[in-house]
Amino acid sequence: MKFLPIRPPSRGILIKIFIFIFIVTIFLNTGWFMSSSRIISNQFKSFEGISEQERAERLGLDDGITDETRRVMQMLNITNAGENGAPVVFNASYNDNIKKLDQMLRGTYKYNALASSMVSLNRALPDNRSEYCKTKKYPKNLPKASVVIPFHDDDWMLLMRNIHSVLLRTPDHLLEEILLVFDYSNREYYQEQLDEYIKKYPNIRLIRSHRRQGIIPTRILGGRNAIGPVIVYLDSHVEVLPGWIEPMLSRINENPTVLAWAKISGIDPETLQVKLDKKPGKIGVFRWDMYFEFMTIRYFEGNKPTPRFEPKATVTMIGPCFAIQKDFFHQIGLFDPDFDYWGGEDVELALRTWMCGGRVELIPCTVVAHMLKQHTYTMATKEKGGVYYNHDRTAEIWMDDEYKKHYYTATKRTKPRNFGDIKDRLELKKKLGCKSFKWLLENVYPLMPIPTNETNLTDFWYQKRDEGMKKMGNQTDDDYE
Ligand SMILES: [Mn+2]
Repeated sequence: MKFLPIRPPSRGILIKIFIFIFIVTIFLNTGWFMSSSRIISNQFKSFEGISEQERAERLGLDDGITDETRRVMQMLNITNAGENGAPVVFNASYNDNIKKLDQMLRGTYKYNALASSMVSLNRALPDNRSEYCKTKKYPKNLPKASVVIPFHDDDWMLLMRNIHSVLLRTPDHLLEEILLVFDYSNREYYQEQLDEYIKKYPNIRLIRSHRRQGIIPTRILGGRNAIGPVIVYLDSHVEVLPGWIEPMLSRINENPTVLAWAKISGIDPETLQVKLDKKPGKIGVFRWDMYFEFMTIRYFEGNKPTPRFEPKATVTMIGPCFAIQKDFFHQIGLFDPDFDYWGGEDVELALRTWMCGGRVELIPCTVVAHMLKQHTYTMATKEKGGVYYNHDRTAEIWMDDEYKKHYYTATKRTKPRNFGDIKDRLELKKKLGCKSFKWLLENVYPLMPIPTNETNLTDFWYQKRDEGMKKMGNQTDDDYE
């Protein structure tokens, strides 16, 4: 056997050894300096490959169930309530005392808040993603997100389950912060109890509004204060599912003018059951009266189908979860600051995004479960009147005259219309060089039926849609491959 001559290592190898030592040093140091209060921001290196349960332990996330609730659960013989998204059902030993508590909570919250109190804040949800979404590789270095969560009157457990789901299912290197925006509420637990709770987590911030403002002003407040390069808006009553954030961030990384909209699945307000399917979801459009409608991808794409789980162009979206690059969002004017409390903001933002140089896309691999609740909050101020005011503004600002008349036909009202001052928004539209509504219809929403002399434009819209679907042989998204 011949000895190989010993040569000094090449420069390449030296550089590799140096980088290796450097990384090891950094790794040891972050561990070394890790104190309990900094625990979250130092966990990301081990995020992959550990279970959610282990992650919950590392982050010090308790299940949040109170002793009182545990006693009720024992009486009802309920264990692991809602785990894996299963429904919570009260059984026969449901007696008068529990009934009283149940009814009291329903009266306050208008959903089954007793069931909500029983479901662990760290409950597991099934990873029901399609193979395509599960195996798709995303770049490691994606822009960080500020997850903005406006909240008002939801019960403590519902909001906390949302926050825990984000902490459990978002790699730390992608989470700049969770920004809670308090839209004033009298609930006692949202005072000191909340302040105390978030102290443990340096990447949760809280902004408080000292009067009730509604979802739109609250989202604007969050948008102005977010730190991260991408803003992800969540409703307060959602839970995010495994792998939720990478597909949205990756799409925005490819194209910073994309407003990325999640596929929304349901949390049952009666049982807290999370209902999932393996379909890519539906895209969103709007009718002449400005209301949002879902539409099958199949019908929308016609004879130009795109791969099933790839991002899909969509005309509009709804608000439980969407992501947008912060600079682009600020550039196109956040939300309309004169909009009233609630309603029509998502359609307006989507139209503006398309017309002013961006795109709106459904991201089928991002799934968020959302509780569709009864409306219990005040949704409007007396002066403005809520959704109608907001719709009127949208039409006045973004529709050309030849189309505005259809909006007015579709929304005949006895009350005089009031849409406030639109000067600033028209100036913004001009400054940004936004395209016309006609352009939008021709290029983004060619399926919008144009009325001739119809009077009920909502019926007209449905009729044309059904005719169109029929022409396609009534294929649904179930057939869609
Ligand atoms: Mn909602």
